[in-house]
Amino acid sequence: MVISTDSRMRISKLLTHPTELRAQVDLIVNSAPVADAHTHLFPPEFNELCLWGIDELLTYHYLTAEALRSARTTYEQFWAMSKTAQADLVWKTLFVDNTPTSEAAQGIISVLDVFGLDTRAPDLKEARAFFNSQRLAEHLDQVFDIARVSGVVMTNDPFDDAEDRLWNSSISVDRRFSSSLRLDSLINTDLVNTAHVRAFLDDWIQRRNPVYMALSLPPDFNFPNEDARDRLLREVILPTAKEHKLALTLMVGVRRGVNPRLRDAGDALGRGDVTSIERLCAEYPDVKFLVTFLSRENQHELCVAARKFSNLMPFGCWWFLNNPSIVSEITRERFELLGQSYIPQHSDARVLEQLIYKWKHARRQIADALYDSYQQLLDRGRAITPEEISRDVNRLFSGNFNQFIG
Ligand code: FIX
Ligand code: ZN
Repeated sequence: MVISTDSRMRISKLLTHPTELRAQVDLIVNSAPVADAHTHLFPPEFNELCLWGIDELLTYHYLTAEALRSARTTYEQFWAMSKTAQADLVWKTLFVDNTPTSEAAQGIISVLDVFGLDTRAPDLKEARAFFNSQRLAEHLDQVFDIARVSGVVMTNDPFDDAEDRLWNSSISVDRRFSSSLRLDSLINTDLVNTAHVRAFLDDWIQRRNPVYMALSLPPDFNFPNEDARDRLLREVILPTAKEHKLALTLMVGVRRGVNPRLRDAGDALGRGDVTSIERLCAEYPDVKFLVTFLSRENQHELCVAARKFSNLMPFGCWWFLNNPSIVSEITRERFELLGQSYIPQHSDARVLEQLIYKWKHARRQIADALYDSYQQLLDRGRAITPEEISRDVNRLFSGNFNQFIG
């Protein structure tokens, strides 16, 4: 490797040894603060909407779906149980009677371990006592600190009465929680009066100051199309995004209620159509689109689409994709096709302490993929400096998101 004197003066320290490179990547990835672009978390001021603690963690829909495959309980019997009884059953089924190998179950282990709780406990006595002894405000600070999350974006439904009552009770929302305007329920609204709906959204945006607008979509989402959704996009959502200079987050590929008896856990996925996103980006060049697809089969096409449109920002490994083997594959594919111009992950956390495991596990995959990219560069004749690693990681963990919505 030939390094000019000029470059040498600009370079603080070239990482030419694999062990040193690995140590720096781990250090920088593990300590970088992250802006979590999509969660379902609420701050303590939102009372019962702020979910935390072991019973909420264990009744997360990822885990109920898994527990109900092995427990000798019908769905209906399970839902008739109290939350603590449900959590007890999930613990016994997935952690006592079986080995917790799934990603969601390993997440529970990571959380218990961080707080020094027994990961092999026969029941939830110790964990409940620990969480019951926490004061929420301090616990929240501690969780954000451990997860090194600087801020999270909530998912706010403007048509939800419980949320609306809380917003109107003149609470001051913790500054680490930003709002987003989630428009899924608009799909079910009668669009007779477009102007009326737009005025409602304008007012909500002015009062709640969301960082983006968002919509989840089924696999058969097509654009353009002669349907009510197309009208909603063209006449309400896209003009509102444009007027308020808000990015539009599209989450494509969810098939809701495939098994309604499983409630929140009953959704599935399907392969979506990336060309529809390309057409949206081409027709609305002054709207920015944050896009995630739920199907593994769409990930490569999404990277290629993002190479064609700078108003398209791929983000996250959503939901059923958030498993180490798949996150690893997608992250590597994105580094190869997009450099650092994407957002590798969001937590989608619903329960506060999930931030700990979702980010711990994500950081591990991102660090592995990043290290391999730098190692390849080194093999080909270019070493990297710690400053350059920090620059890359900051872009991935917060810079790209803040700039895109900014
Ligand atoms: O639509 C969404 O934002 C999804 O993330 C949720 O509906 C889903 O239930 C979830 O929590 C996945 O992680
Ligand atoms: Zn979500």
